[in-house]
Amino acid sequence: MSDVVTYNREGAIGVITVNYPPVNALSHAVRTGIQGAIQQGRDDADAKALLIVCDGRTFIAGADIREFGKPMQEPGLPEVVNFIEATDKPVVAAIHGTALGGGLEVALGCHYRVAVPSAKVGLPEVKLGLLPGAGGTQRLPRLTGAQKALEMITSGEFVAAKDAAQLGIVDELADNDDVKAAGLAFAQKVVDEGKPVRRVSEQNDKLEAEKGSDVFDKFREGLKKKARGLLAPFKCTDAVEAAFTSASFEEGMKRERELFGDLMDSDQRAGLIHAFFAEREVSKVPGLPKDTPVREIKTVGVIGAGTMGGGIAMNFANAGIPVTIAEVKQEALDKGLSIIRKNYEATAKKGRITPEQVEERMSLIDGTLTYDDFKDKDLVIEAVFESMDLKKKIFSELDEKCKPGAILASNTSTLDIDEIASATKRPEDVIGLHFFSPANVMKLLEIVRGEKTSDEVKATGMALAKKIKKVGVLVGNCNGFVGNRMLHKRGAEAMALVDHGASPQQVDKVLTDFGFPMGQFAMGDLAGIDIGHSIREERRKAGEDVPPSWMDKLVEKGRLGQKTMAGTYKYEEGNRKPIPDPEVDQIIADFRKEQGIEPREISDQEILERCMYVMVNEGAKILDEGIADRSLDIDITWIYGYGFPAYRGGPMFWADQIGLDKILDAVKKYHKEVGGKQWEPSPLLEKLVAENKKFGDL
Ligand code: 3H9
Repeated sequence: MSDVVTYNREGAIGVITVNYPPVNALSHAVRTGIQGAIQQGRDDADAKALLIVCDGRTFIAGADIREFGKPMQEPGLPEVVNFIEATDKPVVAAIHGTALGGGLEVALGCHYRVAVPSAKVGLPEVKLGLLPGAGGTQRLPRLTGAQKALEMITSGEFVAAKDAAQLGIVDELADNDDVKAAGLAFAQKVVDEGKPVRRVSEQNDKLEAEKGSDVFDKFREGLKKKARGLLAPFKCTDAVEAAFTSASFEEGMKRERELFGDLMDSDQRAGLIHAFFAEREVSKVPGLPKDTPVREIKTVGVIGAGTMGGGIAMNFANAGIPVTIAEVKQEALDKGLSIIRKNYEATAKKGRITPEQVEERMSLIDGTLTYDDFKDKDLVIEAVFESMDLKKKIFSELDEKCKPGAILASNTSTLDIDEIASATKRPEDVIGLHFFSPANVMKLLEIVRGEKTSDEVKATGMALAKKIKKVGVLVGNCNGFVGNRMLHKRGAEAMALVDHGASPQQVDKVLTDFGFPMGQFAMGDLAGIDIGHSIREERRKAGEDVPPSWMDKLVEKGRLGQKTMAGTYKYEEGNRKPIPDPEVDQIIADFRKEQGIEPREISDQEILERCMYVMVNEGAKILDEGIADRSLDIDITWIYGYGFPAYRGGPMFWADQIGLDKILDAVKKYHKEVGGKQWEPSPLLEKLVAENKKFGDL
């Protein structure tokens, strides 16, 4: 008898129970256990029907991803599912929690499915760069038809039990969440009514009806834009199509297997699975014990009703936490609150929330012109513009007005958290909470620990991120922290490439071809290029050697980005599409002449190397200095804060794939050719190459 799968008979029903926490993933032990238990049920003359049900929080949530990349141990999942389906007694799956991937495939191998109302089903393999490889692409369309199967399999989205019942994926919806009782009752009904063994693989009517349809070509056309750069959605489509074009179920299964193998061997699968585990790992901070106490955040204050402050406030209202926004002038406060309302109304128009939810959330947000109203807040987040003097003034006032134990946070994207904390008598309660714009949308929350920030405050920051549905990454204090520090290096390199002959659109195209949703310059226009300009000016004033740039000329001409309808690109009213502008070409040409630069042809490869390797080199320095604890913290920061393509696993994982020796050689080459501190090889990078190791080995 297996430890993780048990067989018991209850009356006429042979009950197979899977118990493999946390999510009953189909490890080798579970696969073997299910097969053994089915065999026992087949042999048990008193069992008239069999029931598969799971203990714990969920039905089987898929194959055991941790086994991927290791040698496969028999039996494979497709064989187990076929073994279940071939059983000559009716087999019922009782679903609660989430029946996902291989879990849903097991359920589809059963002859009947019953689900509790709160259950969800889905085939999310595509999100891991895979396709359902245990018959999902062949069985699901036999129940739902092509279109719905394609939508579910290529998006990986979950379907609620009620909808699954309507689609024919689930045969019966229970009326309460007692899954075992629902399963037993349904299985008994199967026995009492003499329901037959009903195999999905033998149901061909939906396939026949849609043979020769153009649904697949149309679907692929749509995917070209939606799934740009991704392999898996296209292979998923091929696999579903095979259900309709193959001469038999077995032939379709063979095709599914081949396509699954292609994806299993791909770098995209490796990148996405790294991202999946990294996202879960970031919440486990080294040196911060799991049982660190956290403070309860029941009410929040936000300073600044601008784009950032408003977006931040929305996160709390969305999570049901009341929030008060402070502004200096009533007019600015009213404007900020009305923008928040407009944002909610736009979301409601798209059908993502109800009009009642708009009112509910707005009722959780109020405004004030004085910090006196912050005296009872558990957390106050300052989101004013980047001026150290102003921030220190605000923090010193907060220190006076806020209750003991309140957390004082800054949304600064670059400034020194310790210096901000020095304006208070409670530096242990001060932390950076760096949201990314638009703050109500972007999933990353960079949580910046100051030198004196207490563990309790750090742990509260991490817990808070989860509560407001962000991915929190705890990082150290330095200029730009993890994300912007690397971004600034890429930005400087991109500008220098244009100085010497590339066009902004060539640089941007290399980055979007790599998989970023936007290039460096289009992103700059979105954020406003006056920000970079004032940072450069500040640094020049401070005596740093910051070379002149053609971008300074753009700002001097009032081209600040999208907000002035012109920046590095120009824009048309009501459209955010960047349009190359001959006026900018002229500004760049004049700048080169002024600087005595003879422009040269710059290859896409050089652009890619200089934009990406400079980030990897900086990332290595960030690791070396302990600003990021692990390379996966950097990966997640870039995936969730800057749209780094998840299928490449993040910059450090990508670097490991490219080969650190190759990157170090290029870093040394550019150090010689281009010069600058940014190209000084990171000692950590050199050490790893010398030891033939990767970032992932640290
Ligand atoms: C597949 O099925 C391929 C087949 O078609 C073909 C095969 C031939 N394996 O997310 P959580 C861990 S591909 C191993 O924090 P939640 C997770 O790492 C698979 N481990 O909880 C975490 O561990 P830890 C298709 C897994 O409640 C813990 O469980 N299935 C797996 O927020 C809790 O996870 C999927 O893609 C797994 N499959 O969400 C489903 N899943 O505690 C992927 C989770 O050590 N999983 N873990 O950090 C999910 O979407 C979510 O985990 C789920 C629960 C919704 C289930």
